[in-house]
Amino acid sequence: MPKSRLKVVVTRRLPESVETRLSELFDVVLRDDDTPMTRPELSEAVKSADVLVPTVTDTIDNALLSQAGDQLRLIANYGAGVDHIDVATARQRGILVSNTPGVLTDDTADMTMALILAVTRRIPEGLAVMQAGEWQGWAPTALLGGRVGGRRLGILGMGRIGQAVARRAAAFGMQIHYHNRRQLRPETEQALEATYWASLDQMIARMDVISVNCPATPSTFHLMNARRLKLLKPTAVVVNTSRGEVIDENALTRMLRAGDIAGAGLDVYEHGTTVNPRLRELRNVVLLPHMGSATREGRIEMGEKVLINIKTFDDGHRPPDQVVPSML
Ligand code: 8YV
Repeated sequence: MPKSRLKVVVTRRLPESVETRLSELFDVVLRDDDTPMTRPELSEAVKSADVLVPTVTDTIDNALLSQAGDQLRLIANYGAGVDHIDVATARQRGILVSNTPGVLTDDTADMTMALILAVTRRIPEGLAVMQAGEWQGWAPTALLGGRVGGRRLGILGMGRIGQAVARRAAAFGMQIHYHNRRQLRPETEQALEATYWASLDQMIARMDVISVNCPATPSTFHLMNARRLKLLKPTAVVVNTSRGEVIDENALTRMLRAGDIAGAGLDVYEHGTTVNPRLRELRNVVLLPHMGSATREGRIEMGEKVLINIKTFDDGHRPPDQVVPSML
């Protein structure tokens, strides 16, 4: 007798090719419109699915997991970050969690460079002049930014994405510094020409640009708090393509308003879509709507990773991208 197909519930619209392949392999419930599931819908999903495919817009917490039926065996996250999933509770309940690492590294690193350049070279201000039809022609002192070459970049979190940022920034002539839970192996450090700082405080005080590339975990919450932000040079720029919770957004906003730091480029926010309105008013701040990994290629590759994780699990093996609490 053929074995019954896994019931897979997908919480958001995914690229068509990914949805098609999922439908070929599994008994899939796809979303009709591209809105996040409501809490009752999520609750229904965990009661009926063998495999749930959520994204960063779904909060899979203890309360939700306590409603899950025994049939829920795998949460195959569509995304690398798993801070929206209570991985420890899932594990206690015997539910595996997997993610999609690696395939969004380059795209996110590209966007980090885009933000560094946008802030330091004042790209949005130039764009605004052109869009308003206000350009009066070239002028020797108009819209002068700062040169990125020669600046010291401090990378907070030197995992895959941090290292990809380092390689790009080095090609732009930046000097690479980093703080990480663990120092990189000497050969990796040498290849990246990166200087390790065991003390985050000491690194922060000496950098021209800080790039946040660490995941959001209890130990990275407000790593850039008010006290640390005050250590930054007044000419420093802060860029975040990771998770908003790593920076105290209100403290950052106050410092930007007061001119205590030069600028910021943010792709992610502490309170999801609720962005501090004062940030939006600042000319030295470039805000993006969490689009660091938003490429067509990346989204398809994320889907392929989800497919492989589910298929491997269905074949009786551990998903290759299984996340366990000790990794966090
Ligand atoms: C994803 C991200 O697009 O993968 C991540 O952790 O932050 C994003 O770039 C998103 O998480 C999809 O769930």
